[in-house]
Amino acid sequence: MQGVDPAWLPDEAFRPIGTRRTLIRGSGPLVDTVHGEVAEACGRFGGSVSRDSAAAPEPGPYDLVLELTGTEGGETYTFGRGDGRTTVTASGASGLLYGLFHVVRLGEAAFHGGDRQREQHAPALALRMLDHWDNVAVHPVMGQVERGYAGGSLFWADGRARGELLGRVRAYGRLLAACGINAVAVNNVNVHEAEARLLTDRIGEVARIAGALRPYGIRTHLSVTFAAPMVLGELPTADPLDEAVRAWWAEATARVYEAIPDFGGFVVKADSEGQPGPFAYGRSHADGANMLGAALEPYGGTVHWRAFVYDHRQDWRDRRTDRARAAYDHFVPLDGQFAGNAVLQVKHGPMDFQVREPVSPLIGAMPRTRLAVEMQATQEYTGQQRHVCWLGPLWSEVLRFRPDGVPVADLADAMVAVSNVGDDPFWTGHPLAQANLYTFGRLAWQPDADPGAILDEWIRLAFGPGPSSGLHAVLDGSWRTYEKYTAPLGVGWMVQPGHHYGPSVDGYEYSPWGTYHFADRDGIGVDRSVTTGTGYAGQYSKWWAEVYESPDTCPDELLLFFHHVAYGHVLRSGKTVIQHIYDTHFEGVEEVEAAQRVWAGLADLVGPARHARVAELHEEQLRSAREWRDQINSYFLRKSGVPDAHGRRIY
Ligand code: GCW
Repeated sequence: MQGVDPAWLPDEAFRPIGTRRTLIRGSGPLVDTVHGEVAEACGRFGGSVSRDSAAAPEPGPYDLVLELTGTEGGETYTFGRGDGRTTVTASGASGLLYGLFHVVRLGEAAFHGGDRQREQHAPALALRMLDHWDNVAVHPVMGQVERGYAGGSLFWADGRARGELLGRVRAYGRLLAACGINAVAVNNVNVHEAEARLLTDRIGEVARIAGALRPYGIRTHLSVTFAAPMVLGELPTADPLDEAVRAWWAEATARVYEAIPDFGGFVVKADSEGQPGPFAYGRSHADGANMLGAALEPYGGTVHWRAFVYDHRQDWRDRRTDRARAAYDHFVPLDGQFAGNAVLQVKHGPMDFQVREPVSPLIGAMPRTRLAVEMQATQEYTGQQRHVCWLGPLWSEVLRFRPDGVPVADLADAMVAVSNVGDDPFWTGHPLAQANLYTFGRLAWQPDADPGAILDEWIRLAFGPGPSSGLHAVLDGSWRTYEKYTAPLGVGWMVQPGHHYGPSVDGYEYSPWGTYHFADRDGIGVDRSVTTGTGYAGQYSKWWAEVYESPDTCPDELLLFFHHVAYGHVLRSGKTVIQHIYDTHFEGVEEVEAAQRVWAGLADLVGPARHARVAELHEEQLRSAREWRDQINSYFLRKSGVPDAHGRRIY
């Protein structure tokens, strides 16, 4: 794509394949894709590719054999070396595609060394999905991409699906396949008027997008409004138990599958932040999800039902209501009632993608319900793609967390991330935010992978070997750096209301959103203990409930999420809370300054366009980090009256 950053698939990454002799065996559209990739690389670098769709093995002098042995849709492949030849074998076409990208990732190493036992590679999670919060029409408040920081939508422009520009969508599908993602939802979960029609009279536009993604094994999903039968069908109700409503959904869904035979399913945000849902009819969320499940069932589709349900019109004076409790309280009683093709999509934390939250207690608490864990690649609360904030370690911690012995990754059926991509030439606005997208895909494939190794893999693919240690240094600790200069010790928020960028300690303190820190002259934090607080800590299994219940055992980084403590409370680190706040805020800014210096030293290694974009954004990150430091430190100095032990400048 001209003028578009190649991200982790630069031409150079295909050189090891493109200089060799490849045989491709098998047929079908995805095999055509694989063939096209190899042929293009050979055209560029001088190698050759043969295609043999017959079953008999062909002896020729090949360096690489990519063979499809079956006809299923499986994603597994084996990789091995013997007789001087590298072989990828898959029984499903997607597996062959993933095997090709495996060879690309290995580079020259795929072709060297002696015999290599066949290794089998299979994704840990069957569904690895990106949700786009893209609006078709530009929304007056939220713009085109809600919480989007990478320009306009990749899919929609001028109020409709991109026409001739769908080449970019195909290129996007290619990038996604190369990190293991296999599903995309193409519109915002807040479904406005124009977007509601995608389900019916505008399904042809969705079909065009699906057509551009299909060659890379990606299935398309649609966010739908629960009120669709009223909005689009002119029915008087959207009651999920009403026969006419059920018939309407069945018919609408049938037409969707006529247009898109491999359609993935629906994503639904119901009874959440003003979106319609089953509560209006006295029905449960299982009733709602199952109605859509029934409509999708004949075609093998899935309904992703989001658990982000809470009271967003809370009275800040009311200390009994705790937003963190809401998802668990709403959904746990429904365990066992959801249909087999309904997946409950749960945000990884109980609040809303803050830089630090405990893992949602809903995860693991519904053993008879299929689970999708939702992450946020778009950096709404983590610097809006103006700050470097690589989220690999956060996601990895979530996936390794054991709610009751079993890691989150093993409890989940699917992993979903809110996409951070737009029509920006670097895809993600901040060029280094690509690392989040890549890491998400790779972790969804293999959740116990070392995130640092994934980071290095991305760096090597996207930048080559030159700048690797410098880039690693800039990204690796960036999430913890961001945490240091923003809201402390798990308390969250303290952002500017509405757009959520930059500090405002009391921005949400007296708001109806249920997001409070309760700082006064003596202390700070939310008491979520069972003994004296909201009882939230009791939503965990016994072991974690006990850990979180007491400030003495609660991990420091979550202390203020679970407890209200005095500024002089001594952390497990040995520091007081107030001194921790001061120290981390000074350190956070220093770490940004250090990263900026490292980046300056990479000027000759990363290409001028990327270098300039990141350098420019670093300036903004530094300005913003200083603003955070000074507002947070000044606020707490003024509230507490406790001076900084090191006498540094606080305003
Ligand atoms: O993080 C919050 C965002 C909303 C978003 C909502 C959700 C799409 O501020 O913009 O709406 O979560 O996840 O539904």
